[in-house]
Amino acid sequence: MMSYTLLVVFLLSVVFHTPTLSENLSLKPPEHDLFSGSLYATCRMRPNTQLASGMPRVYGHVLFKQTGPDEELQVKFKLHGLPASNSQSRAIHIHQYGDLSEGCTSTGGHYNPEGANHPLHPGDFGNFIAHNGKIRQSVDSKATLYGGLSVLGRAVVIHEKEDDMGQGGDAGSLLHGNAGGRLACCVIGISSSKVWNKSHL
Ligand SMILES: *[C@@H]1O[C@H](CO)[C@@H](O)[C@H](O)[C@H]1NC(C)=O
Ligand SMILES: *[C@@H]1O[C@H](CO)[C@@H](O)[C@H](O)[C@H]1NC(C)=O
Ligand SMILES: [Cu+2]
Ligand SMILES: [Zn+2]
Repeated sequence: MMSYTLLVVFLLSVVFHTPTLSENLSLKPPEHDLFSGSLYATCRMRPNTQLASGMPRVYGHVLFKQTGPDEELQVKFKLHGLPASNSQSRAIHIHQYGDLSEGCTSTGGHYNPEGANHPLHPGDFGNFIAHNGKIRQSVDSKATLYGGLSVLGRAVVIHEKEDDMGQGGDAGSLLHGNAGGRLACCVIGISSSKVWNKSHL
């Protein structure tokens, strides 16, 4: 009889399910409700403190907006400081650690929560070409700001060279796309909707 009662209580709790605090914390940070059901984040790009001399000094912002845990993450790149006089393609990725203590080196490798090969990591944004030294571009991304796989607190890195998109035929290609040195990086942090709304590309 006792176990029957427990079973009924269990079934009722499944049917009339209210989120527990831990569920709320793991899926939706409080800002989700504060900003009309969206999360926003920003990343302030600064040159690598260990940049070799003569390399471009990249500044600017990467902005993020996601309207729910199951929605696509929207990303805007607003970067400058690249040479105006060349059309070099440059890779941009999300790297694992938001640790800039040794410049962009300490951000680790590509953020790779599922053990996938490059370029199937959630933060593999591909290649970007600057126009007049600037990158102004919007993309949709498989990365997320929600839950345990959130990219909040991780890093965005812009590289010296083109990403070979896994087609390089060597081990490095499937790890990082052979995109060369790290020009600049930043840590992704939660933000209000203000910068996103203000920024028109
Ligand atoms: C979880 O979040 C919902 C709204 O998103 C709120 O109504 C509920 O009170 C929260 N639960 C806890 C335990 O914080
Ligand atoms: C930004 O835009 C969203 C809708 O797109 C709106 O809900 C929000 O209030 C706006 N934020 C500001 C600071 O204007
Ligand atoms: Cu990278
Ligand atoms: Zn990758």
